Amino acid sequence: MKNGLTSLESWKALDKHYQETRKTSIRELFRQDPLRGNSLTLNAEGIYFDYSKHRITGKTLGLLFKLARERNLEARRAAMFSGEKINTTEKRAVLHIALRAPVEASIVVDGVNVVEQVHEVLGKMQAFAEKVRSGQWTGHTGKPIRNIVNIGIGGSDLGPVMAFEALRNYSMRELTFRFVSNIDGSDFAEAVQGLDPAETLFIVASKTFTTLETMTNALTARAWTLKALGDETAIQKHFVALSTNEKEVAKFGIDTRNMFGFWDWVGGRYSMTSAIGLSTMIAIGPEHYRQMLHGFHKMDEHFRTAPLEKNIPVIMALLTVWYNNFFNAQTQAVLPYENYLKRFPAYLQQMTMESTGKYITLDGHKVDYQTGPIYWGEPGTNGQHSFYQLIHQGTKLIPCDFIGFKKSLHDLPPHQDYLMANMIAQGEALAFGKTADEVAAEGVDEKLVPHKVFEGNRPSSTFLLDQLSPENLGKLVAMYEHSVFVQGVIWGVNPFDQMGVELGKVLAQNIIAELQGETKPSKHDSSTNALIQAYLRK
Ligand code: G6Q
Repeated sequence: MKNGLTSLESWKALDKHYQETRKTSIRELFRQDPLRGNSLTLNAEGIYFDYSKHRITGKTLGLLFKLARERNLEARRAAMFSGEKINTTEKRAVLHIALRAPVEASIVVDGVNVVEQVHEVLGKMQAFAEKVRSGQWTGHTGKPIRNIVNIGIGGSDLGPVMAFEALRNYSMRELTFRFVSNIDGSDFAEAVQGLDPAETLFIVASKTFTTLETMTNALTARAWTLKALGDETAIQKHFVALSTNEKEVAKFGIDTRNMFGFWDWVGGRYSMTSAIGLSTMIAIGPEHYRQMLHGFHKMDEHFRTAPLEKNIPVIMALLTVWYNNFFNAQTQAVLPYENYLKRFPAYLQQMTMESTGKYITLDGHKVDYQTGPIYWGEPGTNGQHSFYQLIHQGTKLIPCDFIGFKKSLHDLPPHQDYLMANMIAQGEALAFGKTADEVAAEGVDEKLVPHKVFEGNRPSSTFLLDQLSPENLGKLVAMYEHSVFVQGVIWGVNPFDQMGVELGKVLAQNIIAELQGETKPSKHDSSTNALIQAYLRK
């Protein structure tokens, strides 16, 4: 059966509505309803969400909610939370929400209450984190651990890196944290630069424990450690594993008592609250880590229980659909006005683009509409002095998410007011712009007027929170996770598999053998053959 999204009543109505309203500017919408800046906002879980500066009316929203209901969003949401195997292509439940469920909760998968398992692992992580933080966990020579190097890639790297950067201010400054992901040896070489192997702990983070990049880096780390410490028994003191694959962990020589497990119902890019968060817990301490989980859980509950009309992730997702499918917007900018969130856009790129970058629907048909937008961004105000020009005066429509906090983590006036003034001003400038009359009234030379006009009508959402804290970080991440889920439901794609990353991996394996002279170059196309030959002529 065909997916049928574009033949839904609500879809057709949205299309018609778009044709009727596409020329109405945000300026005009505010003129018609001067109080929309108050009404098109939500205040939930400590997040003030302003979605008034969008090219929408009450009717647009009504139709979008109708679309969500026609796509059975509420039932799909309930299915995810109850542990149904909604990742149908991989026959798995999708339960990152269980990773932050309180201990008394119960979510049963295949007869097992997974919340109980989650808390068992959390307890084990806590005990380990405390030992490292207190210096009780010593290395092979008896020295306490001072450096933690997380080796992982994709979902086993981006969350830990982002969380460490975001919560650096809460981290134990006596410890050094580094992250290695790329198979490029430069990444490893730089990560261990200046570190004493006797004081270094490697966390090998890999759900499968077979990933080429991670295993290659882990083996290099092993050799680096053994070169300095000599003795194989050192591995047990300097390596721990975060994985679902006990067999491979043991084969590597890691004591499986130092393995922190998780489960197939945790997708890589949704895994930062699983054992994959061990480096985060060591950095910020178990108490802060639990606060972060609590933030995630609060947003999970908001998403699960709030009616669609008052549901932040739902509204975010529907706005994305509105621009992506009706205005043909190609991208979505995420612009945090908080420097600690500098890796947040990169983290979101994987979460969003690996999830909805798909042209095949759950029922196996090719879509006849656009799916996942390109997410990108940089912290403000740096972006303002770089790519914002194109957002303001370029030919592309780029909806923006502004994320800001009322309080800085540093008492350095006037920085915070300047920072937030800039964020608020950008939303205002994008929405309302500056007309030719307004420019001319400033006495600008006639010839320059067109250059100085800002058409405005560029949509943005603003999220304002109290302060960047572990709890608020948790809320923000979960907010995007659930928005992606809703997008997946609307587009009918599976946001929990990533088959599109497989082909390149397989082809690389063939070429590795060719580059290393193990197999004769097989017949590729002329371009690939020539590249291999050129590389081999070193
Ligand atoms: C994420 C993907 C992918 C994965 C990495 C690492 O959703 O599944 O990014 O996290 O390929 O995989 P391992 O953790 O198995 O090494």
